[in-house]
Amino acid sequence: MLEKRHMCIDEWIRHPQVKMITSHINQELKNRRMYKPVVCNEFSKSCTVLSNVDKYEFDSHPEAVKQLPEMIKNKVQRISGVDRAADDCVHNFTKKRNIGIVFSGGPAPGGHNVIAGIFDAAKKANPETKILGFLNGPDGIIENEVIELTKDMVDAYRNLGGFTMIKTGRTKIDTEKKLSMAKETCLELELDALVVIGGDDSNTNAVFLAQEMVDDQIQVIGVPKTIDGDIQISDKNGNVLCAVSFGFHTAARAFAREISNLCTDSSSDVKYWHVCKVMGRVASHLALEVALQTHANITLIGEDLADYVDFKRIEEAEKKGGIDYTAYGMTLRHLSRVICDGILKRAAVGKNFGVIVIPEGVLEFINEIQTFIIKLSTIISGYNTTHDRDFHSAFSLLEDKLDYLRKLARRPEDDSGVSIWSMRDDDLFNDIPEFFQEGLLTERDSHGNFQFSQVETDKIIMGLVDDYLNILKEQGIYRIGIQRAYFEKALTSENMDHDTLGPALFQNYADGAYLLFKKSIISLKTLKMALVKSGFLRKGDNIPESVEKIFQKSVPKFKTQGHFFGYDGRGNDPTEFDCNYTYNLGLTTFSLIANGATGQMAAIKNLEMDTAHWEPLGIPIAPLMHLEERKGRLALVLEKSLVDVNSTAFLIVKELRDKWLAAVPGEDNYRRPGPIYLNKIAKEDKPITLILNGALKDLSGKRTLVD
Ligand code: FBP
Repeated sequence: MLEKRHMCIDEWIRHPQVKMITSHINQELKNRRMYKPVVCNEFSKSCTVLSNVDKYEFDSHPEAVKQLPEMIKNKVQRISGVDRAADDCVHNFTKKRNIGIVFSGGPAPGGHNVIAGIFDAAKKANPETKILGFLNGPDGIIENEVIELTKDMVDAYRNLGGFTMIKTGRTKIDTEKKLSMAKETCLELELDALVVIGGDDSNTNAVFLAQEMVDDQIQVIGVPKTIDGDIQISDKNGNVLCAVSFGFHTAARAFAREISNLCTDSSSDVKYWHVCKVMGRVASHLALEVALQTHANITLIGEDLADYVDFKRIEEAEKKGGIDYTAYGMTLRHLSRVICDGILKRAAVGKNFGVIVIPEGVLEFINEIQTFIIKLSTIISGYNTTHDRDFHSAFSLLEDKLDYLRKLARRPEDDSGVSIWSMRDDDLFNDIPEFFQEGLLTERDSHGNFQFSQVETDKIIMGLVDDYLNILKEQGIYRIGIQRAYFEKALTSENMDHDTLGPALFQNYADGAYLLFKKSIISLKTLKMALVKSGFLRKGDNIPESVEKIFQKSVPKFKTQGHFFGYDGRGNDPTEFDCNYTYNLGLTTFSLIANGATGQMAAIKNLEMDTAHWEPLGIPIAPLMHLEERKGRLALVLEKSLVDVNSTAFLIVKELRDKWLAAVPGEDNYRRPGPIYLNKIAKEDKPITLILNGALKDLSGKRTLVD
């Protein structure tokens, strides 16, 4: 206890107890730093060796064969621990090295443990080995901004979130100049190996650097990082080699914890729909995991919307002997109708509140928006090339950009007879709100990705929902159901017979547990008319107080609170799963380096199983590349993995949708994922999507759930 005596503020500040409780080194930090990740069996031996695994095959893209001639020859490599190896193997394994490490792209929890794994393994093999950290992402390589990492630095960040130790950046090494500057730095630093910890684009960088530096004997290894969870690698026969990128579990758990709290708030206060946008630039993996973790009432999955087919419209077109191509894929308007449907159903049982999860990248899956994105990218890239000027600096204001588009729309078609931006495009574009126009015209990131985090996806969708709900309210369709017992009690208290009045007021009085006013009763005026018509009131009488109160209760106010979950989860301290996973990725990376691999990605197979079954691997990056539109051009990049709408995890979520919507009387089905623990009272979980997809390979039940 602090002594109770008069002290001046300086004395307070110097007091040991005050110092202790105001220090940034709290018990949580100490516990985290002390945690020792569980290590794969293969790393318990004194040395590791690599062997090619020929059974894993890939269909390489011809462009990858052309552009990455050496790297394309790589095979999947298994890492095995050995206590004895040939002398030259031991010599290579233990030789002194210089290893450079760079973080690339957005932060993801666990990155520091990748460094710790590399550091520990490298120093154990040879204490003379130097581990260098490039500062601020790939710019650090280009500009030779580097520091040597010491044990104290590494220890300070063990099991901690963020990329704080050496920071990160999004620069793409995509020009001859940048590539040669990066190579120059690696040669100057006499690097034996460079480790790129990043997402799809950064691993693309890694394999191009590996190809570029192969003759200089500088190895490059990639590490699968991104909270988006879209690096998932299988061979062509469906063998899963990397089920999930690191950081995904932590981010999903952090979002889920917060969203679960909002579920509690919403079902307590019963007045808000909490609208939660969750990160994931394109794929909806995070939203799917959040759905499984929280059982939020409505969760949109982008890939599911793209898969949507409106059979009614197809049928109607067929009757007229035509094909309605717009029936494939969902429109923004239709999506807003789907959401409204859920809101309506819950309101009908008295629940005018709930939680909706919207993936950040959902608009990418809406045809009309995707067409805009592609057209605008092509126009911008065309402008940059023709004028040798950057479109965004040339037209800094939205009005200038719109002006340029307007002029383009008025221009005659080109030789091909096609105009990329027509008057119709222009009209449609002018119809959307300004903030959305601005969003669609934001600058692409350095990799050419559309920056969905800059677009208020949720605002766009919920704006349409709000408009439609207003229409439905005026039509008497959007109503709050009144509990039958409440109605009966209120009328009895005023000595009125509820069975006489009920049928005149409600459309479902015969059998509804929650009573819905007739569609024609939408105001006090129409209420009075119904009462007069049923003979319950005379024209000059006032509506009884209790009836008016019940009517007012049935008129919904649609109130939302918006939340964005993204950057917070990226900065969260890693879960036990991510701590273990990333440390083992670090150990795997060193094994690949020490055994001469290059152009490979470190990975751990069997993540869904207990760590005793984890298998460290090297996966060739080159055969995973495909061509993708970037800044209006096709570029060779590592293929992103989207949510598979035939996967077990997705099918289970789809099946449980109605249950979680909970549009029935009674409590909701919210799940409480709780806080993230590390080595504490509660045993931490793994991603639920990982367990479902890994353990229940398919619904025919070829594999059963593992512990
Ligand atoms: P990475 O792919 O680099 O891991 O980043 C993914 C992400 O977290 C997305 O979910 C999000 O759209 C984006 O970063 C935001 O990027 P920025 O940090 O540039 O705002």
